[in-house]
Amino acid sequence: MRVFSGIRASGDKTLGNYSGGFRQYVATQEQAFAAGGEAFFCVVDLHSITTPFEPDVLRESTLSVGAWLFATGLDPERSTVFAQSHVAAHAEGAWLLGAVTAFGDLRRMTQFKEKSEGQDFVSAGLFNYPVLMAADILLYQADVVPIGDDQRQHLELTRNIAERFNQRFGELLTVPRGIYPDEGARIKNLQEP
Ligand code: LTN
Repeated sequence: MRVFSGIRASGDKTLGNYSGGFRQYVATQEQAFAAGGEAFFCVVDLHSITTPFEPDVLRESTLSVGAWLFATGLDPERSTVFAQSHVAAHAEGAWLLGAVTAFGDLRRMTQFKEKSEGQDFVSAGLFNYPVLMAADILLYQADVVPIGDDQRQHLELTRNIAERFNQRFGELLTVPRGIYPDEGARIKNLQEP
């Protein structure tokens, strides 16, 4: 059993995050460990550059999210915790998978619509965001992806990309399954519920 999840470097450390995300990471870390599998948790700093950002702030928040992951129970003896930008294969994988991703599918992503609405600059990177996410997951042949409720559409797209790739090139990529938190899924930032 392989577990993979990506955690946004820009995300606030809210109760919603703790309840919905961080706690779920620890639970899946333990499941993977008990099953003799492996768990990977990646601070996705390359995703953070798709919307406006300050380099110094991003550098700092990437490390601070890593610290939060350890503080909330990820164990370096049991899980691999790393920064996405330290592994060049994520960006390379995104380019390759872009060739088996339908433009029409990306255009339907509701997160893209929400995040691009009303902005005067919308990067092509924001549009391609789900392809990078697919690369994150598929590179590790993850079976299981603990993830927020808001990411269902992106995970479905990842599964479609893996299936299209496998049809074209043979059964090479593991088609992953999402694991969604129950009550934490809908606890938002309490400062701004
Ligand atoms: N899009 C996700 C973060 C993310 C992710 C991933 C989650 C990037 N790559 C791979 C799981 C697996 C988000 O906004 N929370």
